[in-house]
Amino acid sequence: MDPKKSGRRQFLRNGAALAAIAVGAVAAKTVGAQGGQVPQNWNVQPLDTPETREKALNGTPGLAPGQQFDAIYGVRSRYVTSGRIGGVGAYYTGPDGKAIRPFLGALTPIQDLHGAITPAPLHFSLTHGYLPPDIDPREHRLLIHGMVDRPKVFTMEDIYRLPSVTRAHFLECNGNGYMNAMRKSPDATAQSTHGLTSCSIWTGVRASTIMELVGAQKSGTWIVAEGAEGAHHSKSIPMWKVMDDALIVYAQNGEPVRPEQGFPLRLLCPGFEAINSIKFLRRIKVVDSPYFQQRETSGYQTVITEGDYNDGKARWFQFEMGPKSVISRPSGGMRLSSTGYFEITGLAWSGAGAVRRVEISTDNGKTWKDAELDGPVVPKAHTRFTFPWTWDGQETVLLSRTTDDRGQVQPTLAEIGKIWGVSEAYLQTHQIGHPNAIQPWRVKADGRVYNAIS
Ligand SMILES: Nc1nc2c(c(=O)[nH]1)N[C@H]1C(S)=C(S)[C@@H](COP(=O)(O)O)O[C@H]1N2
Ligand SMILES: [Mo]
Repeated sequence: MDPKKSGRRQFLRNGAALAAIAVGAVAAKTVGAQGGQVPQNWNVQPLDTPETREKALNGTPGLAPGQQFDAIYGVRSRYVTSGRIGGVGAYYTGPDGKAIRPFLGALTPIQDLHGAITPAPLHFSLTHGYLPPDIDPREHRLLIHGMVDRPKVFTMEDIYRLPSVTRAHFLECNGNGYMNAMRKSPDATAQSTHGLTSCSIWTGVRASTIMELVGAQKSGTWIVAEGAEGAHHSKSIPMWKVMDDALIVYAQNGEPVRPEQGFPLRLLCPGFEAINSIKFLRRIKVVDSPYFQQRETSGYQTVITEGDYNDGKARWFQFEMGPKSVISRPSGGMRLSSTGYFEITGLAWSGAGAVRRVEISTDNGKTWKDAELDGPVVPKAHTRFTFPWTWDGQETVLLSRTTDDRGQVQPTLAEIGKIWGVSEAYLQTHQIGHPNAIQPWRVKADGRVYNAIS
């Protein structure tokens, strides 16, 4: 079945309900002075008068008193306050005895966003315990060495001269879902359960272009990529990925990559756990085996301590992120203002390729219907889905389930447990593989929405 067509039919069927919202849900949201009737004098004040011009010249129209209007870079409306929150990581004591809040896990407010691209200032950010370093791009260098015929040091200017590509890709920390502190809380929001993923339009050079320039040798089957910050985060990555679709990017959504995302240069391994996308990229060594660096052996493997796989072994290098989706509206912490029509919307993605299908259940999994996918549907990028829904006021659970173009279907928590031979309770407290389980949102009779995974 073509999900687009079925979505359209459903939309038409819901036409009547949609017409009803004009007097139903929307009016209920805006009860009070503005509600219902259009006031007599609505929008009749002249907009361009000597007084308004005077105000515009001497004041800060549209901004809060004292807020600086920035004509050079722009500011958002003071009524828009959505922001990242720190959801993971704890305080620790620095060398001077003071508590330090590591810049770890600034979560994207996905419940507030529209479309598929994350505004750069709201992109999640994870730099293990460090603030982004202050790097002067004129001083920055990228060294490529190891098993190559022509080792080379690139300046940023050298890199800007090379053939460029622009691609939309998501990044997702493999801890997205386990590390987030509120995962099990009924009060969790989409930001706290799924905020460690974001999607940008990246510009840079193909990593394969650089490998061809330096003459990477056949026996070089892996690379080790390293960042320029104090801790020099580094990661082993198979050469097939580097040659397939990895990018070395310097721009994000049309402007230089932001410091939180790795200014001035980052490696991007589309669809892989984001730990491989090395920020502040300063060195790539071509090697013939993985190097088992600190992060890839300490925090990002799977060790199972119950069931059939309790064999004392750590499972490393689970690169590709699985198919995943989440309803972002309505989601945890929101409240439906009345019964009637609501659009259900959210994001789907897969590390394997493009999203082929998203299904929605509005009855806790008894029945499923196709959502409409907003195009263009891009491989290894967030895809926005929408679904028309009329809420009858009964308590229910909303679910979304995606299938990617390799045919992989997003699992339930119970199915993930079966694969790894562990209980659901175990999954809630241990980091195993990639937490891509179907996210249930419970809508209570009073319209309030809660996390139902606990
Ligand atoms: N240099 C460097 N690169 C890094 C990291 C880091 O700590 N240092 N963290 C990695 C991890 S674990 C993740 S999830 C992503 C996060 O990318 P973002 O901060 O742009 O969202 O960057 C990866 N690249
Ligand atoms: Mo991560």
